[in-house]
Amino acid sequence: MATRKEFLIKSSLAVGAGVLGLSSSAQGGNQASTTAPFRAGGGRLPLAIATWNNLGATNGAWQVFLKGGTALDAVEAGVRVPEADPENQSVGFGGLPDRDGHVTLDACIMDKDGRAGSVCFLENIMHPISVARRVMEKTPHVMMSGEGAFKFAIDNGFKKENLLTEKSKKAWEEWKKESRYAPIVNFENHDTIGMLALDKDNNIAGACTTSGLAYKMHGRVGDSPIIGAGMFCDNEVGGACATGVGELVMKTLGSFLIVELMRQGRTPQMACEEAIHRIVKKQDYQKSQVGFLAVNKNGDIGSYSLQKGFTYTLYANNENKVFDSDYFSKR
Ligand code: SD4
Repeated sequence: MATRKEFLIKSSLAVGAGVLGLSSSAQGGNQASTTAPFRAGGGRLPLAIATWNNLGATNGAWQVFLKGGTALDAVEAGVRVPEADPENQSVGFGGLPDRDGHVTLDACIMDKDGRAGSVCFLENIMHPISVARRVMEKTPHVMMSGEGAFKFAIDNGFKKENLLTEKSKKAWEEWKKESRYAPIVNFENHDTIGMLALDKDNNIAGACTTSGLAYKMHGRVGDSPIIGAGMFCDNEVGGACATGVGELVMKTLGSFLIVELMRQGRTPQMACEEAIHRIVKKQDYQKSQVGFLAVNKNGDIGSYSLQKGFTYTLYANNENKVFDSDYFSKR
């Protein structure tokens, strides 16, 4: 049986509903949670999905759709919401630092034309996703890292900011007393955001952004900025994104795998399950969490995780809802 939770989110923007023929009640309302694999209303567009309980992010994407915007603009606007949220300790501002006390950020973005941009090991910039988009649009490169990415951001008008909040600094100081590095299943509920969106023209885009695993080694980069690992999309097929222990995702290139399986005819659900099975076959997975999320061009959704506890948020058919994902470890 599905666990049912109630979530409420208020839309800040009532105007623009006419663009999509939405009623004003469509922009907020009661949010149910279910474990049932979800088919998004027979291809109804647009839609935005995100890892975890990220109602604010999908709402951010929806505001772009209300103005008739593209999937690319929607995913960027969507993930900027948790990036700027000091309470989200897995993304951007307020993210938990590495073991030396530095908040280092990873992000990537991809559009309908297969263009991609990415930053990793980036410090002191609130919105790595927008820097990743800038890399995609303004350089001949795909990925920039560390100092070079920071300099590129500053040269492109981004502000240098301290991202380590008092709350995250305190948590790090507490952790330092024992300094035992061991990723825990659903630790801090993760919250890294991967987002996929289909716009009214049925074009896809994806984004992924994170401060990475808490208390990681300085210099460690995870799956989130790796095109094909943390996120991948292809406008002929659909898209996929990942959250959890990045090392497991990187060694199986999960998001790319899911998109390729969908290309060969699997449903998003079957493809997510196969990507988790690949991890289970070869990796030591018992103490780690990984969650995959996928959407195809019909708007069918799939989600699957290693362990219990993975959720995702879907804004479609005028409703913004959180769903519990099915998972492997009960079997
Ligand atoms: C990483 N995949 O750096 C990220 C962490 C994560 O929710 O997803 N946390 O490995």
